[in-house]
Amino acid sequence: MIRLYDTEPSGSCHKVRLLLSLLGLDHELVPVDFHGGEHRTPAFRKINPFGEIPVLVDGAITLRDSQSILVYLARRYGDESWLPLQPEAMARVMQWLSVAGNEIQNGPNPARRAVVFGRKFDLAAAQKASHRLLTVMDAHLRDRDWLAADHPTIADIACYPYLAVVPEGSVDLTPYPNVRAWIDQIESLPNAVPMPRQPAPTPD
Ligand SMILES: N[C@@H](CCC(=O)N[C@@H](CS)C(=O)NCC(=O)O)C(=O)O
Repeated sequence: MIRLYDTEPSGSCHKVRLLLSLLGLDHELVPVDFHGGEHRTPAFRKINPFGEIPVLVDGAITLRDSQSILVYLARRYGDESWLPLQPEAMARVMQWLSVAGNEIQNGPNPARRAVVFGRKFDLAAAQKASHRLLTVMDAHLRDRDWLAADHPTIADIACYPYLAVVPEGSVDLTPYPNVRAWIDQIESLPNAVPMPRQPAPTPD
C-alpha cells in the first residue's frame, strides 16, 4: 500500500493527492501534526532529513519532494502521457516542475501563508512575485490548454494547487482568465480532487 505523509492545507501534499486520485491508486494518508511540529522531530527526520512534507512511501521506496514524487508516480504507474520520454517533451514538463518548486513556492505560497496562517513573510513582495508569475502563465496559456503538452501532464498537477488558492493570499485572479480556465479544466479531469480552500481569516 502506498502511504503519503500529509497535512490537508498543504498544496505540496495536494499535488500528490491529486495525481494518486487521477491514477486511481489505492493509498493511505498518514496525517502529520504540522502545527505541532511533528515534521521537525527526530523520528520524522529519519524519513525526510529536511523536515518537510509530503513524503511518499511505496514498499521499500521512500521519497521526499512533491515534484520528485510526481515523477515517480507518473513513470511507475501512469501511461507515458503524464511524463513524456521524448527529450524535448520531457524538458518542457521539467521546466514547469521547476516553476512549481521556485516561482510558485516563492510567490503564491508565502502570500497565502502570510494571510491565512499568519506566518511572517514579506506579503507585498510575495504578492508582487505572484502577479509577475500569473502574467507569464496567463500569456503562456493564451493559445494552449495545458502547460507543457497538448494534454495534461505532471507539469499541470505540480503548478495547480497553490494557484487554485492564490486568492487566499489576497492575489486577485480576475485579470488572468486563461489561468482561471486552466484551473477549472484541471478540476474537471475524471477523478480530480480539488485543492481544499481555507476559510477567510477572521479579523482580530
Ligand atoms: N520542495 C518540497 C517543499 C515542501 C514544503 O515546503 N512543505 C512544507 C509544507 S507545505 C513543509 O513541510 N514545510 C516545513 C516547515 O514549514 O517547517 C516539496 O515540493 O515537497
